[in-house]
Amino acid sequence: SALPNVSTVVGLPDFQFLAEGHMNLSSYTYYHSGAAGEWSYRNNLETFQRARLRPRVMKMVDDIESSLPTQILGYNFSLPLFISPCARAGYANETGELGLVRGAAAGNVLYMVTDFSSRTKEEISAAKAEGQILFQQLYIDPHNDTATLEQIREAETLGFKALILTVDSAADGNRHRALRFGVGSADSSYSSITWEKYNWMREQTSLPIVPKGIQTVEDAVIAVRNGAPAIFLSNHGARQLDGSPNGFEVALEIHEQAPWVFDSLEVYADGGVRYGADVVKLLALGVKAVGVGRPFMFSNIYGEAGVERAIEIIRREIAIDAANAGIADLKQINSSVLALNRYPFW
Ligand code: FMN
Repeated sequence: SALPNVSTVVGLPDFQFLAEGHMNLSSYTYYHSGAAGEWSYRNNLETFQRARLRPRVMKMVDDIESSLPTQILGYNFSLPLFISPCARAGYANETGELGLVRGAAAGNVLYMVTDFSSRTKEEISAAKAEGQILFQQLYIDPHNDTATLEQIREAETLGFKALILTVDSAADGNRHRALRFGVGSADSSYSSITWEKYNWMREQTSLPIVPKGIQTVEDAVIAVRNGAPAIFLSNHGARQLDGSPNGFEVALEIHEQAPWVFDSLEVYADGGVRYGADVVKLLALGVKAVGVGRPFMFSNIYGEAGVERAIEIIRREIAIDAANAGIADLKQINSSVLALNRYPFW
């Protein structure tokens, strides 16, 4: 159906409602679906409303926007927010990942390109704006080092600046909703990526390699001990394991049991982030940059213009929500803005 003018879109969730009426049902379902009963999918969204803010008032917050720009692995971006890697952008728009690359460039935010792209990596890399930084997400077959080496060399050749290694998918995601529409996978293969494999990969390249899918404080600590430059807390948008925690919950566990982790490496997190306040809550725990997946995929029904609009919306929301919470400088934010003693853990 015809889409309303993109400038009239108000919030990130609106893109999903518009996409539902616009995309064909199986493509929409592929984006939307989570694992099994989708309890973790709903939990990803609900976690943020359970985590209450403690807004301070009568603070001088006029300069909040100047604290939005953030370095990620040493590269400058306009926001502490990035586009998480999501497969098959071509389901929303024939321009596929190109709309995401160009929208990211216009908003000067980081885009982590999925390994399962609709467009080729060459096309995606060629669509970069001058000086634009892209990271490459990788799925590897731990039984085929030759193939892994080829993936690393391709990423280097095409100018990707870091590798995001997805480690939360030791087996297929059990996606009932997607399977019903023939867009799930059900091949029951297992491929565990171990820390040994991670360290082997790091010996093969000078690109930073960031494990994506860390879900416990134990694994965060192991990542530090292995010298990882960054970790990405994620339950894969609740598409792998129903019962897995949202990035906020993992960040909270680290905050409580090993807060020094946040000073030892860069921590990224995603899962269910839809509003500016969600981003503020993650930053308050020590997260350096926050990922958003589905909303950007749905915004791509408009192509580049939709992605740009989504960035504009979340940029404004981060600033006004931080200001209303009494944050003068996002770089100085800490957990005192969260009512953690009343956070319902169960
Ligand atoms: N994560 C990956 O590491 N690689 C992928 O190829 C990938 N494909 C995805 C495809 C879709 C349609 C979705 C929704 C998620 C995918 N993810 C993938 C997970 C995202 O990177 C991210 O962790 C998740 O979408 C964040 O949750 P959100 O969608 O609630 O923002």
